[in-house]
Amino acid sequence: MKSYSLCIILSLAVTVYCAPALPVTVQDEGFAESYLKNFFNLTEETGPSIRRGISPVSRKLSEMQRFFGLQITGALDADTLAMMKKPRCGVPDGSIARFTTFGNSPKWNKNILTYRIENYTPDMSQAEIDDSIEKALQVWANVTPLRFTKLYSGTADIMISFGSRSHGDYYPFDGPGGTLAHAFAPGPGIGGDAHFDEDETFTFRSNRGYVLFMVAAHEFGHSLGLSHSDDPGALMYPTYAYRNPDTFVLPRDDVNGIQYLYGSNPVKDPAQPGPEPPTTPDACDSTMVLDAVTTIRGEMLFFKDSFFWRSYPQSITPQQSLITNFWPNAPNNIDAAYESQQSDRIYLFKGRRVWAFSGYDLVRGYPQRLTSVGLPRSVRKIDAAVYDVESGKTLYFVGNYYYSYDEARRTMDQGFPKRLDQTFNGLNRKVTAAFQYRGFTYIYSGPYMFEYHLRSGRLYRVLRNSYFLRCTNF
Ligand code: TQI
Ligand code: CA
Ligand code: ZN
Ligand code: ZN
Repeated sequence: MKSYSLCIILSLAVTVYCAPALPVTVQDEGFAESYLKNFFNLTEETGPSIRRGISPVSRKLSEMQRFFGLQITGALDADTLAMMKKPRCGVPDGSIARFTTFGNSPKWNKNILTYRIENYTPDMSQAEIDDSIEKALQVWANVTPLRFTKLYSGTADIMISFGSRSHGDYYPFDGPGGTLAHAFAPGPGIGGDAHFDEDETFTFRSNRGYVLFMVAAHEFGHSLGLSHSDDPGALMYPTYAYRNPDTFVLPRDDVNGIQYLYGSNPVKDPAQPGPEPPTTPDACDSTMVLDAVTTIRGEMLFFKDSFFWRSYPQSITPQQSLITNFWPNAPNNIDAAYESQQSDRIYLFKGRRVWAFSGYDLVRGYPQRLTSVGLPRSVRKIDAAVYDVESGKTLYFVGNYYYSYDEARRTMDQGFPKRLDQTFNGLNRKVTAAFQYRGFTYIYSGPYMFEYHLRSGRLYRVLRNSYFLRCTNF
């Protein structure tokens, strides 16, 4: 018999097992399977393409062995089992801390820091620059004991300047494009200083050019001791994405990083918590409900909050990015999306509006009203949309009904809306997303996905949300 000395069920049924190491038994196989389900997203299904030979358990065992630096055997051996039985903190490996600090974690050993703006860029007004810098420092002060005082002369801890090419350190800028700015880790002298490349165009809040507030907030993260994060939602992620500076809230991963160095803000009133730091959706979260799914030129896109995952045909791991990283003009938290192969466009829906994109570009004249795609004025939002390649129709899902739109004639078909259960058997709850892939139509309802063949109306399988959106933890 297997005995647990401790067994705590945490939220999402993530279980911490603490048991002494034992020889591998039949019971251990069951234990290993549930471990792989919890921490390496082992699922019941075997995947869309037939995998020859290797069982899903064996594949996940190899994955886990690679992750922990064990010998990759694909079999449940004593070492692997011992690793599984080590106590751990009940967090899937996909959501471990993703921020990093510099080599020996340099940090300021005082909480009151000074800054000075040595010169200004002509790209923006002086007031806009002052405001951008102040707000960028405030991002970090909000969640730490750090406080920033502005100096107008002399040497400050954080000296801020604009320069091009050679500008007085050993790191000349590179002209337009390439590097935008750089900053030095905490320390004396040049330590903490932030330099901005004058050959770039900085802006206050437009999505043309780089928003100075965002670039400065990122640089000050370096000035305070953070290096880059591999969380695509983090401010310290090394890719620029437009974000609205008026609504920006420091993401969870950056908060974790800076509080690891300096602790939390002691004067923050817990009764007035303010906005929650946004977290990056986790592909391994089995309770996640996707906002929308669509294909785009043979790839799959999965939307959630301000993010999407993109599956590349050549890679099994979908890549996660901010929506605005690809489409700066697109909305977040969308309701629905579909691809019209007919016009080679993708359509994104949010509320009463629809956006059309051709590649990365917003099509002229968009966003438009829902009525422009034939929907009646009474529809305030749609739940999902899918384009059926075979018939050239787009189906719009609204509550318990769906509409059929003829893409070629640009009109709604007669006899619609129809009740959902008239066509889609087994579907008894609201649709949350839908798309078509390799001849099958996938209708999402909460964390489940129904696989239909549209022509015959046959329901083939009920799958989990995570079926295409592989949780890999790497
Ligand atoms: N400048 C780099 C940066 O600040 C300099 C750099 C490269 C760096 N590797 C580093 C700094 C490692 C510390 C540690 O990241 S940059 C962005 C972002 C840049 C990039 O010009 O590439 C921002 C500056 F994140 F958008 F890509 C600011 Cl916000
Ligand atoms: Ca440059
Ligand atoms: Zn410099
Ligand atoms: Zn950086």
